[in-house]
Parts: sequence; structure tokens; C-alpha cells
Amino acid sequence: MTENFFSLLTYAFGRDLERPALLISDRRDFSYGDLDRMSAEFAATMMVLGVRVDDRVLVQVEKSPEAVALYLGCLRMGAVYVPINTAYTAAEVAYFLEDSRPTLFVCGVTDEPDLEKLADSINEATVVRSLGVLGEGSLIATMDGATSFDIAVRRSADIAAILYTSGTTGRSKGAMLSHGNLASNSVTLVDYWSWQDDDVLLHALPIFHVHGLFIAMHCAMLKATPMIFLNGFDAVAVAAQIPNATVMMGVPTFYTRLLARPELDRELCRNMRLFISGSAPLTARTFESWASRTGHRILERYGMSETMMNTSNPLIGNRVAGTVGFSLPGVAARIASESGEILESGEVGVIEVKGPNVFAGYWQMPEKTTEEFRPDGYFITGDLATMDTEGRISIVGREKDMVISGGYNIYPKELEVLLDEMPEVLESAVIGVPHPDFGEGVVAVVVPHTDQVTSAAVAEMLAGRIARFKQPKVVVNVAELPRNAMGKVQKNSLRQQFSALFTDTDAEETGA
Ligand code: MLC
Ligand code: AMP
Repeated sequence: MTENFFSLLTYAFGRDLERPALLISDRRDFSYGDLDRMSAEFAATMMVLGVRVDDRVLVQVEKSPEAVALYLGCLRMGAVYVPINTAYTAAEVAYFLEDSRPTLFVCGVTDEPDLEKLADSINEATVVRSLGVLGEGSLIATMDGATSFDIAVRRSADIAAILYTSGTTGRSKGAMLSHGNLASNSVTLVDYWSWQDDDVLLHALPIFHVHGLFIAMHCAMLKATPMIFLNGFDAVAVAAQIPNATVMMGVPTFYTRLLARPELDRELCRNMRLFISGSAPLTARTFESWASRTGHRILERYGMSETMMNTSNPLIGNRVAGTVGFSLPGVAARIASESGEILESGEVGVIEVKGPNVFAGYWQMPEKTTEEFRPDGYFITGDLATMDTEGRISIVGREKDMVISGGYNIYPKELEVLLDEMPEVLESAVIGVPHPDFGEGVVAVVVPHTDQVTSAAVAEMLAGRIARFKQPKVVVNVAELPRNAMGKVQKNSLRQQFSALFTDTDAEETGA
């Protein structure tokens, strides 16, 4: 018997292959039978291209039914799916090619020739194909029409996907998620959120992170229920689809942007059963405004690439603003000090988790993996939290130096290294401060050698080197960076100093 996660999915699809899976406004609907057939076709095609069990397939493609089927095809044939953000530049892609050593790299249509050269310079053995319907020689154009493909035998511990999550020292780490991880977390969530046979999921998230790829899609797929599949988040389009849906999952920015829409009210949400938020903190203000406008209390949950979901507010029972609820069934969570001492309820410490959802380790980084696990198997998340006497968890901060902007993680170190290379910069510190749209906005605080460092100069230096969403929204010049007695930059003090930068409209860009 196989423990391939895909066999659980096909079992669900098989109950009615005619059921709509993906509802797309400008294309035909795709049924679960279509996804099943297309995944077999992709698997057969990848096999011809040389992909074998355990080989990595690096994927940087726009959201589409074909992209979903490609993911399923990888599961089906036992290849390891490695999705990356479509906003990454070629310079960033080079790292993922180098690190994951894929047998196949599937990219967008337009960038194929450039990326083929890039891949070739890194590893000649990597085959590059665009996914596109258009490109000659694209993956779809070379499909051989196979409609069946035996599901590869996989054990629960075998790796199904690698999700890159940036490292605090700049190098991205690939979190290896097993078939067992995917299966346990999705089965738990379908049950915990009581997924219904007649649920319709409003899906406007990207599908290269765990939120959109695993949490949202797996819940819908395990019950073979439809997804309204939107390519990107547009508040007008999402609001227009709310009456057709029963569940929505989103990052807090989705909710704040929807609150700005005048049509958002109880009537618009009349068919909704559940609004779920995660990937970044949902403020109590957004929670309360949403409740009063729509009558729905948003269910906040907490997770990460390494673990998928760890905790959730209850479906039935009190959803408390500013908390992420209780550890999910089968997941153990505790709050510990830096040295690993387990703390009393109410004390602030790092959340540590253990369970069948917790990843197998970082791809080719055994030391890093060992560092982030306790000897008794708990994974150290790096998130600071308290737990009350009932087990309810509230996240209060992060031990890791990381900014979460619109649900994307940005690692200051990655930017600081580049800023410090600028001849006009003496030193820099990158921080996140409250931002009305993105939750946190990236600010580069720089100490110039002589002349002020302008936003334009920073933008020019970063162009093509890192994705635009990571780039500072504001550059601030200061005479010196605050340091403690050990000489370490005090980012808390900078965060405090510039806390009103995006909320105070009179703030000057370089006027610190
Ligand atoms: C886009 N931009 C951002 C940004 N997204 N800037 C900062 N932070 C972001 N998150 C910038 C672009 O670079 C561009 O800048 C401009 O905004 C317009 O780009 P866009 O693509 O049109 O933006 P928009 O569609 O408005 O995107 C915003 C968003 C999107 C919030 C809808 O970022 C998004 O879908 N976020 C979800 C991320 C997510 O899925 N996270 C899950 C991680 S999993 P310029 O300068 O070029 O104009 C995880 C685990 C868990 O964390 O628990 O779930
Ligand atoms: P990623 O590495 O992209 O998977 O991001 C995971 C990180 O997102 C976690 O470690 C948390 O810091 C953050 N996160 C996810 N959900 C929440 C939440 N509900 N509240 C606060 N932070 C969250």
C-alpha cells in the first residue's frame, strides 16, 4: 500500500470526477476529473524528460489550472515539488537552481530563453521548460496524451515538496515536507474546520507558499469541493465573488483591503460560513471591524512553511482577537526560554512544536536542522508567544529578525548586505514598521558616508537583484545607528523611532 499523499486526493476526486474543481472567470471550469487526467499527463511527460522519483522539479509559474495539475503530477510520480515566488528575479532564481539541483525547471513562457541559459550555466543536466500553452517546446505542447499514470509508491516519510523559507543569515533554507506531513495536516484541518460537501472556497492566494498551495487547496481537494480560482487578489473581484463562496482564506491585507470596499456588508456575506486569516498577525481592530460589518468573526490560525498549521482558533467556541487559538489535534505546542526551559502560562517565550505536521529538516543543511530542534524532537519556531492556562496561544513578537509584509517574509539581512555594498552607505539596518496595507512596511535606515542616500539610488542598486516586494518602501538617513553595550544595533529602538512612518502622512522620507 502506498502512503503517497496523492492517493488520498484521488480517492476524494474519484467520488465524482465530474465535480467542478476550479472555477475561473475567463476560462472553462476544470473538474476533478480534468485535474486527475492532466496530472497523469504531466507525470508521463516529466518521465520522458528524465524526471524520476525523488528528483526535484523547480517551478516558477503563474497561478493556473495547469500549475495545479503540475503540482499534482509531481506528487503522483513521486518527484519533489519546489515552488518559488513568481516575483523573484533571475539573480534570486540562480540560488534556487544551484541549491535544489532540479532535474526539471518549469518557468513562465516569456523568460524561458534567459532562464535556460542561466540554468545551463549552473547545472547542464537541468532541463528547462516553460509551462505555457503558447511556447513551442513548452511542457504542455510536449504532452503525450497519457491519461493514466500509476501512482508512485511512497512512504509517509518520503519528501513531497521543498518550500524555501529565507534564512536569517541570508541563505534561503528549503523546508522538506513529507507525504505524511501533507496528509496529516490536511486531514486534521478538514476535520477541525468541518469542511462541508457543499463548501465553495474563494481562493485568491498565490500557490507557491504553504497557505495557498497546501492549506487552502488541500482542504478543498480532500472533499473534492470547488474553488473560485482568482489569479491574484483584487478587492473588487474578490468582493464580487463573496456571495458565491462559503469559505475564504487570506492574509490580513485581504481583510483590510476588503474593509475599504463599500459593498462589504452582511448581505454580501450571507452565504459565507467561514473567513480564515493567517500568515501574519490579524489586528484586533480588523477583527472587530470585520465582525461589525459582516457579522463574521474571522478565524485566525498560525503556521509556517516548516510545519504547515500548528494552531487554530476554534470553529465552534470563542474566537479571540489577537490570539491564534489552540494547538491542533495531534500537534503539541509549548512555550520555552532560549535555553529550552519550559515556561509557565502567561510568560513570554518561543513557541516550540512537535507532531506529524513538522517537517523532516532543511534540504542539505543538517547542522541548521539540528540547531532548530530540541533533543526531544520539538521544533523551535522563532515566534514569541504566551499560552494561557487553557492552552490558548497569543503571538507577541518574533525572535527571528524578519519582516512580514502582506504575508510575505522579508529577511533584513538580505537587504542589509546589499545596502552595505553601496559606496555611499557607511552602514544600514532594515526594519519593519506598522503599515496600513501590508501590516508591516520595510524601511531601510542608512548611515551615509557624506551625502544623503536617496530612495532612487537604493532602488537602482536593488533593481534586478531582489524581488520588488522585498525592497524598502522608504529609505531614512540617520547620523548613527543605536547600539547596545555589546555593539549590537538596537532594532527595537529604531522600530519605535519610526513607528509612525507609514501611518503619519506628514512623515518626510529622509527627514529623520
Ligand atoms: C506586492 N507588493 C508588495 C507585496 N505584494 N510589497 C510589499 N509586500 C507585499 N506583500 C508590491 C509589488 O512589488 C509592487 O511594487 C506592488 O506592490 C504591486 O504589486 P501587485 O502584485 O499588484 O500587488 P498586490 O496584488 O496588491 O499584492 C498584495 C498582496 C500579495 C497582499 C495581495 O502580496 C499577496 O497575495 N500576499 C499573500 C502572500 C502569501 O500567500 N503568504 C503566505 C505565506 S505562507 P512596485 O514597486 O513594483 O509597484 C506562511 C505560512 C502561513 O506564511 O502561516 O500561512
Ligand atoms: P513562512 O516562513 O512564510 O512560512 O512564515 C511563517 C511565519 O509567519 C511564522 O513563523 C510567523 O512568524 C508568521 N505567522 C503565520 N501565521 C501567523 C499569525 N496568525 N499571526 C502571527 N504571525 C503569523
